[in-house]
Amino acid sequence: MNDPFPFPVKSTCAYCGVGCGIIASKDEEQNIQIEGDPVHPANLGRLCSKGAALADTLDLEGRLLRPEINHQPVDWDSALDKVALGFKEVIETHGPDAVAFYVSGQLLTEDYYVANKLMKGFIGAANIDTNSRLCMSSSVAGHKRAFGSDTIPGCYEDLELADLVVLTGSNAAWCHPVLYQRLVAAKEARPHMTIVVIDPRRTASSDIADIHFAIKPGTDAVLFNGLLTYLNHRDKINRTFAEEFCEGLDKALAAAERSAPTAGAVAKACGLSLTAITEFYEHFEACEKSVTLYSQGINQSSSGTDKVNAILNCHLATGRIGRPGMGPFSLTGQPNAMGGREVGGLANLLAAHLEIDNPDHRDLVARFWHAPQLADKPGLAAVELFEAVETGKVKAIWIMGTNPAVSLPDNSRVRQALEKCDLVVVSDCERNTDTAAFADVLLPALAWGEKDGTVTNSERRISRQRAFLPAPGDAKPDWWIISEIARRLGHDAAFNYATSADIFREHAALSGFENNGSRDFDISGLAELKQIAYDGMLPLQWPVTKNRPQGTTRLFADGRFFRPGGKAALVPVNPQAPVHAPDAKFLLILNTGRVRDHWHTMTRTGKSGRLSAHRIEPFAEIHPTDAERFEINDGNLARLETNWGEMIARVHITTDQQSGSIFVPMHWNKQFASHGLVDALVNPVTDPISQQPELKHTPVRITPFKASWHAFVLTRKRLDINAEAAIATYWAAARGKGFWRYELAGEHDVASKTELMHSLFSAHTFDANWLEFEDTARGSYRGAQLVNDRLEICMFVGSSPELPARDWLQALFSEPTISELNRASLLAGVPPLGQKDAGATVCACFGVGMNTLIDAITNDGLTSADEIGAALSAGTNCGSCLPELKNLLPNAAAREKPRNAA
Ligand SMILES: Nc1nc2c(c(=O)[nH]1)N[C@H]1C(S)=C(S)[C@@H](COP(=O)(O)OP(=O)(O)OC[C@H]3O[C@@H](n4cnc5c(=O)[nH]c(N)nc54)[C@H](O)[C@@H]3O)O[C@H]1N2
Ligand SMILES: Nc1nc2c(c(=O)[nH]1)N[C@H]1C(S)=C(S)[C@@H](COP(=O)(O)OP(=O)(O)OC[C@H]3O[C@@H](n4cnc5c(=O)[nH]c(N)nc54)[C@H](O)[C@@H]3O)O[C@H]1N2
Ligand code: SF4
Ligand SMILES: [Mo]
Repeated sequence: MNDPFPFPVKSTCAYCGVGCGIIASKDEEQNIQIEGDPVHPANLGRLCSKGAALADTLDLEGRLLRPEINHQPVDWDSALDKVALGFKEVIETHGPDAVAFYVSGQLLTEDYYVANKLMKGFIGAANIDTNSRLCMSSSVAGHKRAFGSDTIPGCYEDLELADLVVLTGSNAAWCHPVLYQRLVAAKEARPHMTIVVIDPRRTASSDIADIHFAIKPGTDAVLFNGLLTYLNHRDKINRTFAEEFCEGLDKALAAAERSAPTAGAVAKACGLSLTAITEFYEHFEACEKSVTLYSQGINQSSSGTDKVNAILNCHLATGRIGRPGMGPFSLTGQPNAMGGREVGGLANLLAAHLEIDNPDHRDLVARFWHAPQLADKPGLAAVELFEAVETGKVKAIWIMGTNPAVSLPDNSRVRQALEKCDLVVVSDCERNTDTAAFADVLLPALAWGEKDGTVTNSERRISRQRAFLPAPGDAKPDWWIISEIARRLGHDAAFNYATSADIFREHAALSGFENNGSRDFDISGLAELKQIAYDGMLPLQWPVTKNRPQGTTRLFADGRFFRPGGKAALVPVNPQAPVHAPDAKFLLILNTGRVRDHWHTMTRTGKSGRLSAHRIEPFAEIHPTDAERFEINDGNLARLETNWGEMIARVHITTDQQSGSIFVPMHWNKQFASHGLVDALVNPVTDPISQQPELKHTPVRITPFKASWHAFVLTRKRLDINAEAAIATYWAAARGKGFWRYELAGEHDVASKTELMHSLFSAHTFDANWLEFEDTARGSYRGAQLVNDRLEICMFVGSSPELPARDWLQALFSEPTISELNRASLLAGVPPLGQKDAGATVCACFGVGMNTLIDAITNDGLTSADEIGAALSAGTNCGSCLPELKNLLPNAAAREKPRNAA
């Protein structure tokens, strides 16, 4: 049979903003293999654990394959008519501001462009906002205040060329792993390079740091204002650059002086040691080649824009911008966060980096689009958009490529809003997401590997995503779905696209329209790409113009900025405390973020057994002194409560956490845990300039969850857990290789564990195939079902969370039959003599567990990550686990750790 795809197919990874190139090919069994593209400039062949496991996530289980109305399958025409009619009725009765789109940095540029065009140009309101509001909007606002444009000045190579790299509010080792690996390699090659990591927690990224600042949460603006003051006192301001090419130096210096007059004052405000701060400032003074990388620890704050400008000020004041090895660098999160900014996906922007508030820009876009009623004022930003849905101001919402019922703060209120809304339309690839549950209409979108278009990474590099899988079921490209709705709303001519290349050309042409160098975003050099050239397009960094057909590596070294008059601005920054401070009721600070192997709301990574093994449950990391104070035990469950909501999570006690704050990952949701939604607890306060929510800082309290029983279940088939285990107060599910794993706990006392398990899982037949054993003295129950000698399900219940080790039991699911020896051990809950439990997975690529690693290190005397790699392969593929591997080495404690400068 002829394959419709010309394998090997080059594309771009589905996940983070590093934007790694991949190659999809087929092996002899026709299975898809994914490898790093050795010539893609972002990764030169490298992939992280998530990229390396992409092939695990391609099956169609759980996919949304048909349009649905009220969760019943319908044909496309019925679904599209229903959406178009619904929107039309609301617009006619209540005006265009009563409808909204909420879109995503996971859409392709072409999809995003069309969604924005429909809402802002043709519906005539600007109520289109995106999950980038939760992610990048403080950077966008900070860039625009400083540069007059939302420009990333530098490129990835700058990290490798720098003598000082500062990472603040970024856990790149887990969130931008390939870029982090490039940094690690650069430091190995140039050991004099200094790396400073600023994060309230010690993270995997601190592994290569010379100094780790466990900063007091929320105080980065003081630290960077202090740096500006210091540079000024040391007469290290680059007057030529800062005065000739910038405005506002004096005011910025005065504001810095007021809030951070001395390094001592900074040390006090940020909870850090004076020596470490001085050392950092001295390094910055000495190293002209310095790069400051930042991400959500800066952006997701009620004063995130000011924090961004405090960083940009230091680079502008020293003229360290846009030259090799220097510059501020905002790391973008999603694969197409940057593309979304280019097409103006945020409610306060127009397409092609044009401004909705600027009448000339509006006129330009209206003429280019032949738009009948271009929006003339900004629309609602994400948090307020959902508030408007709740109050009924917005009556119809179309959500594309994002899962707001999980990822927006105060999400009980978001759920209420969706519940109340007259018309909720959701375009997604997955059928069962927390948000899809609220949909009146579900529209099936093509997923990664099936869709075709472009994305832009953190260094402005536009790369192609190409399809290498056929469209499954009725799924369609997002741009097609949006264009069909536009046509039904009467806008045929403007949305008459046949391919994504048509849209790309229009987008490129708009970027160059009446531009003449007045706007940073210009890809007019690509406006006439023929289909074949679009199909073969190589990764390129914008601007790409007729004069610069190969793209542009860096901007701003020439001192030309995009503010009126052409100068940059230093912005005076008056550091603000987070809006909600801990109080007598909520004594701790809730910090939230990511884990290495999960992506956001787990709709993709949750399909991979490999990726689900690294962290299997919602967890809360807490410092030992806080744990003692609040009587929390390691490995037990705890309840976390804030003014907005509550959750239950597994406790990890660790000195990596600073006392006074708790870290909880953002990923778990109703599909994977009963009480794992951290955004139910997170406050919805936003930055007044960027409207970005303060996702890293909510006062919280923690109390022990008093479980009277704990259980776990390993089963080949996914359980209908809410129906089957309804009396479990807590459950969490994780996919494994050939099985599902459930952790459960209940608050109510039970007389007999056997009875408990039988009532919990009443859907199962506890017949002769069941082996079971209750040990009343120990308060434990163990049960297993073998079908044709193959393990089907096993469950263990006890009074404490220390149940039998899971990992060797999990391995039994790969065995075609269970041996006599293993059968006996199964109920004992301990591996037979000679077999060992591998322990929790550390290396996802080779599935190497903690116990295996510790055994090899102890018994074979391994002393380095290289030796571990040679012995067990762990860490030799993607390298994402190297920081964790190194921490297991015997000399880890003695090894020069970054000085914790608290
Ligand atoms: N594995 C994985 N990778 C991802 C993603 C994913 O879901 N999983 N998502 C992608 C997306 S969309 C994004 S936006 C990026 C996010 O990438 P990052 O921003 O690196 O990730 P986060 O874990 O959200 O937060 C980073 C760090 O900010 C710290 N922080 C909290 N408060 C403060 C503070 O006051 N000051 C400072 N200096 N630091 C603070 C947190 O402790 C945390 O370690 O990751 C991208 N990459
Ligand atoms: N507490 C807390 N909350 C946070 C954060 C935090 O650090 N802390 N981080 C915030 C940040 S930075 C981000 S970016 C957000 C992310 O939050 P979300 O955007 O809500 O998370 P995802 O799981 O990425 O949701 C993407 C959805 O789109 C679907 N999808 C994927 N590809 C496509 C496609 O091509 N078309 C369509 N139509 N659908 C598709 C997926 O199946 C999934 O349901 O979370 C934010 N929320
Ligand atoms: S770093 Fe990992 S997740 Fe990010 S693009 Fe590269 S392979 Fe994908
Ligand atoms: Mo993000």
